[in-house]
Amino acid sequence: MSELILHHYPASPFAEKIRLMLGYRQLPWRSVHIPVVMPKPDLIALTGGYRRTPVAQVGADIYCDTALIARLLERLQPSPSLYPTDQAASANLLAQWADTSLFSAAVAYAFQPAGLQAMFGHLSPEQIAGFIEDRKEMRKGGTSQRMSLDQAWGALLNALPWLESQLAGGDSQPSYFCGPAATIADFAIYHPLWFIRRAGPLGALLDPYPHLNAWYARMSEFGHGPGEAMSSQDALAIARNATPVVLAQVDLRQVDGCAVGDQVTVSATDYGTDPVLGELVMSGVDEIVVRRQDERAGTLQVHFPRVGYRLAKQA
Ligand SMILES: N[C@@H](CCC(=O)N[C@@H](CS)C(=O)NCC(=O)O)C(=O)O
Repeated sequence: MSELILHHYPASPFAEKIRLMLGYRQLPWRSVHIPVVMPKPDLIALTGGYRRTPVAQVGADIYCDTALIARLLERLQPSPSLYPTDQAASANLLAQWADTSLFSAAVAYAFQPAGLQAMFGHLSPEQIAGFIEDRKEMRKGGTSQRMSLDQAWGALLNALPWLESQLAGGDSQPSYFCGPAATIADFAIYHPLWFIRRAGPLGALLDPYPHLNAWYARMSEFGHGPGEAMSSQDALAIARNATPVVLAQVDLRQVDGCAVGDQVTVSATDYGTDPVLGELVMSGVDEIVVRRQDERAGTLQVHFPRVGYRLAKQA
């Protein structure tokens, strides 16, 4: 099997979620650094339009969104599982909440002037303005708007005591959010807090929560595992020389009116909604896959989770 390649940049919280999972599983991986803002020509050659970070690649199969990348890692190495069946609702719903509400609050909170200074102090004013403009553009056409500071702060002051209290957990004192072992929920809660901690003095918001900080330290110890650098050119060559995997024939046309074989677009609904055009080759309960051609990357299959994405049939 082809090696696992992660397309990412160091400052991305969602990439940190996946890097930490790679460390937890001790999976070997290759690391391709992508630009922080558009344009991202080599990444787009692989995805067909999806621009968010991170993206995973195995040969000619491209996996968008960390909800799906996390399940890919589980398939590649099923043990230890991050999806305990007896905690399915708790772990998955907590993870969904953390990846959306908690993450949005963390970003709006961390992007106060003191946080921007800590994270971007080394950049020129033009670079910072370019970053802000890029993210504004990225939200156009999506359902998710940037939270105001008071909303974000309020949401965090509300949620952090919940997190602390669950870890304090009376007599049982669980090591992780859903029990004695880490689950998908832990990794999803970790990355927004990682982002707040990078925001210089604003990180002090997390100080009053000893159980949360002890959990955070345990999580950090997983590290990132053996990730070896690769160029984006080499990643494109790997895609070009590989054949996409054979997929199960799943066709859930009653859900969205799109059938396997149709030309469709797939777009995120919240932000970064750039559509990816291709032939629908799998339409499952939790995964949508389109096949597309690219001049430089050859024939590819691009995979998305279903939740948070919209399928539209093309004439
Ligand atoms: N739901 C997506 C969200 C990913 C996301 O928002 N990533 C941020 C970086 S942490 C992003 O794409 N920012 C814009 C960019 O990198 O171009 C996922 O789970 O992968």
